[in-house]
Amino acid sequence: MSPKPIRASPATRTHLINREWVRCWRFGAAARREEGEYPSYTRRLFVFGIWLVILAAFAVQGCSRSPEDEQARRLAKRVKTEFLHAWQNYERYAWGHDALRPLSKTPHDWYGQSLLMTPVDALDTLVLMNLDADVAKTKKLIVRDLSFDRDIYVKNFEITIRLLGGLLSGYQLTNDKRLLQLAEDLGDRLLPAFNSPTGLPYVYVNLRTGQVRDPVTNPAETGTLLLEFGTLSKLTGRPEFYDKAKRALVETYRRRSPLGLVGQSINVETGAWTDTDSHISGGIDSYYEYLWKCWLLFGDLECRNMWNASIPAINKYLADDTASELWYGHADMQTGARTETTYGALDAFFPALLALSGDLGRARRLQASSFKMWNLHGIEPEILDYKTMRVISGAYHLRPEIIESTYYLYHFTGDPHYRRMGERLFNDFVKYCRADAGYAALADVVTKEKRNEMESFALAETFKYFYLLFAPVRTLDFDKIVFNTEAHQLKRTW
Ligand code: DMJ
Repeated sequence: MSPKPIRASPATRTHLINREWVRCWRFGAAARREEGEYPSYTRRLFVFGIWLVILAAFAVQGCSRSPEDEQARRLAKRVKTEFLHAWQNYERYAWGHDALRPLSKTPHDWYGQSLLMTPVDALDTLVLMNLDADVAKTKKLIVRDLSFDRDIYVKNFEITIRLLGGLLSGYQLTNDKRLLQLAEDLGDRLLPAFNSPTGLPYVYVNLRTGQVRDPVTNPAETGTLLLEFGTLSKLTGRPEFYDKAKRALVETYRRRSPLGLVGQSINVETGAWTDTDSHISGGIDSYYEYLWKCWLLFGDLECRNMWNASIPAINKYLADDTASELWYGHADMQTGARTETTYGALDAFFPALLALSGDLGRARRLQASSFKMWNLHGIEPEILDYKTMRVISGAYHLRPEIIESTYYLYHFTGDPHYRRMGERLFNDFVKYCRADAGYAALADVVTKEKRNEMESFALAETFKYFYLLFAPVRTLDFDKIVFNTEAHQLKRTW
């Protein structure tokens, strides 16, 4: 299924060291035999000396790290320090609110009242970085203050990937049942979103009344729900969560064009496409991600089949194989005709998905293009025309996708090139986005003017992927988890 990293695992390393010990022991035994039953004192000393030299050599060899590992260790430490700079400023100026506005040093709540977006999103990063006191404090806040009994319309997609995903991974990592109870309560309140004639979810649902609104949505919002709802199902034993989200994914897929592509907008009441532009960018991106990942997490064969039927169309109509470069642009889902030659910060997730699904060749080439996009202005724009290399939309929202792909590529290839790439990304990220109070998005990557925004995904994803890229491999058992699209690690325990 997924290729294995080309590196000696800690177990292999331990085995090699043990083997050397056994060899040493044999060498000593042979020497003892030569000496006869009662070796002289000098001979004994000589053998003991050899033993010591050999042991010292192995100790030095066993403990020494390569310069590459040393540098990675230093970088992981720096990432943690910078994460804490973002987190502690959230604590100082926005504790208990959804997010920090880093320039004005004021809190921000998405819907006028807090759903603790940043604490829930950041919880598993805190766990991963072993920040135990912060984990305890954050969990206490969540359990005490988070209530979904609120008369507000929330975005089903965002709340699912950030809050439902964060609560579920938080529960799996800490074993605190109260997080699962919160997740189940949230899941129940989101379920009415699926009550449309097609089974595709409305964009907004009222958490208290279950009323819904906004029928025009997109494949990312209809198809990026199954990892979270499915996990909730498995952990609570209630199949309705899995079934509703699975149906939404299948109903999206069923409406693909004869070419095998999906469009940009769809009406959940009529099931008709309202915009036939097709791409892998925002609005569609994570729909594809979940086709493959739901196969990985649940072993759902139908998901694998849907992925297998979709990826050839993406590579045929959206890929733009220009001379030595690979990009993915836009095309009309019905005709396959090229509509735009644009690619951006959100598209940069695709190398990770290609790598995860086994296509390392395309993954490497597309990652090189993403890096070229980043280097154009020292930080990536939201949208770039890759034919003219002109920036179409110049904001940088502290997005994680390019880092996520760098991490996946390093994981699957073990190629130090990707750690060096990550180091460059991190240095630029710190240089341009660090603010007095946390990290700030950029309004324009050309002028580097900052913007008063620190999205919760910066703490859930951006810093997490940077950290994982440089941290020792043992930090996370990659093969046992699947990241949701907000980088919340979900574990198959069923
Ligand atoms: C996150 O909320 C998720 O990664 C989503 O899939 C895309 N957008 C942001 C990060 O850029």
